[in-house]
Amino acid sequence: MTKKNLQVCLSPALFDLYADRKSIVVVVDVLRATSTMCIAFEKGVKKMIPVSTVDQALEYKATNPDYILAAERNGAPVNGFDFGNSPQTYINSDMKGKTIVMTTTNGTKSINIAKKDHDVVIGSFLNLKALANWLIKQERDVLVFCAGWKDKFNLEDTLFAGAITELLDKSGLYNNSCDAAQASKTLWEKGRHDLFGFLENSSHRKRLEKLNIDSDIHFCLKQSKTTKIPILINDQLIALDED
Ligand code: 3SL
Repeated sequence: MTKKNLQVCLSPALFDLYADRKSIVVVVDVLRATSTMCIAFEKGVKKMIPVSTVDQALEYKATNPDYILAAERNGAPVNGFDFGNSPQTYINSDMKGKTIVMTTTNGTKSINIAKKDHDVVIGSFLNLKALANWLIKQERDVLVFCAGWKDKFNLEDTLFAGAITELLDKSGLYNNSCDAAQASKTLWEKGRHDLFGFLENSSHRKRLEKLNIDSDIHFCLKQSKTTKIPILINDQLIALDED
């Protein structure tokens, strides 16, 4: 079989350089948006609607009063919203069958960039293995899209890109001629045994620690805790289950 392309885009600012209108795009924002999405579906959420702005989220609520609103800006929950972006709040709430409209600083913005021309799925360490298995079965080109922080590179999304590159490489299905994928894998090999320690001086670990939410960091670095794969269909995320 002809090999498939595997690419990694390390920042939203670079997305146009990688967009090919045929790859499945894996949007990743390890801390914390895409981890939160994976765990929300694990807890029984039915749909998530990722929007770019707070106003768009409020518009959804105006016409759908039973929707739950989740919003984060610069790490903090937005006033007046039901939830922020902490995965652990979803663990402790009854979300079965609910629809959540979510807006975050980088994660939902990246989803909305990618969706214009690509099929989009959501990746995080929490669904790493299930996602890799599912991608291999699709036999399509893959673009791992790191949400970063306000268009800047970040370490945690790059570590995830390296982890999934390693799993996809092992399948033998992909050619790995993308320098960003190779660099991500090298970082992953260096940091994999102590991800939290590896992120010690990273900007977002510091940002979240200042907000006293470092327990979320530990949570988001756990691997393969769910088989849910959020996939975007008609602007809404639903979850596939990869057994
Ligand atoms: O930028 C985002 O999408 C968020 O995940 C950032 S935070 O972890 O909620 O601060």
